[in-house]
Amino acid sequence: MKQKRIVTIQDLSCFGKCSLTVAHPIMSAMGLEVCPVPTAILSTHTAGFKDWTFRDLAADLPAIAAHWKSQGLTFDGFSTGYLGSQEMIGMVADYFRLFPGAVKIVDPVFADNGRLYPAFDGAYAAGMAKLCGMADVIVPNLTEASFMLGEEYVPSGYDEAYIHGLLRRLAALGCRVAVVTGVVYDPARQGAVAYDAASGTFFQYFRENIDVSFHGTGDVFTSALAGAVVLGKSMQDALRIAVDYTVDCIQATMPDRQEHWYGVKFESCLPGLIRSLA
Ligand code: PXL
Repeated sequence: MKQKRIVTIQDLSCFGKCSLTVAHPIMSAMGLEVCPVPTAILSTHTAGFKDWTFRDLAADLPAIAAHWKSQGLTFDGFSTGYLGSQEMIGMVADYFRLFPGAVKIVDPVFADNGRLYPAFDGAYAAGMAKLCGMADVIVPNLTEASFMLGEEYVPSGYDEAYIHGLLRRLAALGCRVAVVTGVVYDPARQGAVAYDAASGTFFQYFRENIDVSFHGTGDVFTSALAGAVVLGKSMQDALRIAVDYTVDCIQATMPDRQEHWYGVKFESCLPGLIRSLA
């Protein structure tokens, strides 16, 4: 069978287990040919470290796309994460226009726990909402979903009707499938809920709720989900594969959570991820 080929566009944080340093190995392990486009190089991620280095690689993005086009290269999928600037959002939109046949998965990555990450503002959220409108599948957390819709963030105590309404409003941005992560209806369970606007169908998958937060788990989730979608898995299977893998990575990190606060030990769980594709 022809190997699926996916482009992943996000930063390379050299230390910290997020963005490209998780997306590339996870999707390679799933059997995809992965083409990484680094948007910036940082010494570490920006959540919990101080004084990180940052080299912006935005200027290279249009040239990379133009060279690929000139070589006649084609791709089955695009997955995007932390982008960092409005300019970069515009460049990613250009990639999407240049490769119209590929499946596009966009994780907005600009906020969590009711707050924007340091580098972002409301205008960035609006720009990201537009990019989400060009995607096939979007993967916001509840905070990003509320910022993009201009709604108040509801941290807990919501019900299924609220989440389903939120997903319908997210799909109205223009994507085919909206997925929200970090959904907790019952305090003992946490998971992801998806809405496919083409068929009008909802999907959900929950596991035990582990009340500890590690950086980079959103990137781990989206990498596994994007890999599964581009491999042709159903949305229900993709949710199961991505939630199970993310929870397994968190479980594997729990014994070392003090010294490993910056990210999850995703490597030891790759064999289980590969088995879950069978
Ligand atoms: O995991 C999301 C992410 C990716 N890349 C960088 C980040 C963050 C979140 O803070 O700082 C550089």
